[in-house]
Amino acid sequence: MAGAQGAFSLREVLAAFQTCVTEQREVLLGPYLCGWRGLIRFLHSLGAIFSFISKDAVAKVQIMENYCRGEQREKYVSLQSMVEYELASGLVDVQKQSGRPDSGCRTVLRLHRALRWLQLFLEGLRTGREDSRTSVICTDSYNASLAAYHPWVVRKAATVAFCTLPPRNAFLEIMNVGTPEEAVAMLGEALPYICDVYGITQELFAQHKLLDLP
Ligand code: 1PX
Repeated sequence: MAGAQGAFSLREVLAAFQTCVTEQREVLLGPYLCGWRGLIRFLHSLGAIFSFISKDAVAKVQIMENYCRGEQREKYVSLQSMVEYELASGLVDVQKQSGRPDSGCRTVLRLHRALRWLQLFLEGLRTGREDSRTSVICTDSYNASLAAYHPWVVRKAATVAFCTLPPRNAFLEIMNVGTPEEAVAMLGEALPYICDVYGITQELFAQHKLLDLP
């Protein structure tokens, strides 16, 4: 019942990323954003030191939810329809600051880069030894992905926050999936779906030269 009452459950996030990809290999924004909402809920439970991260993630998810509920909502059903619509309508800024609202493409790109961090982090947790440190897994995953896009001050604050993460087994337990062994098994099931979503998005954005949007 963890998902129903607002508590975090990795199962809920798994299901969301699992249902993202259609038979036509499109990524549906509804379940994609649901997955992020679940992750953010979990982040809240890790304490106030992570709030600068969750605030930014919430703001980005909110931007996307507004597009998904807005007048052009049928254009924001999938990442593919969003890219097509925003590019065709000249809504994507390829140079910094035009005063226009943040496009869906640049906003999803930020979440997409964070999804790479998540992929590395979960894989590190899954394959780590019982006594490995979550903070080290998290820092290594961050340095290999998102850190390249963040200024020094954000990297510093993130690294300080990571140091407060509980040890690996305690972390696996607060995921609310059962024992650490059960959590590891769940990670093994979840990761291919997250990798799939990441891979399709990466290819889509590369194809349209959207990987460096300011
Ligand atoms: C089962 C384990 C689940 C763990 C769940 C954790 C969810 C984490 C969600 C993180 C989402 C981060 C989105 C960051 C987007 C971003 O890169 N934004 C920057 C650029 O945005 P801009 O609009 O200015 O171009 C922005 O500058 C970001 C600021 C906040 C700091 C972001 C640090 C990201 C660290 C990610 C690691 C989260 C650690 C969670 C510990 C478990």
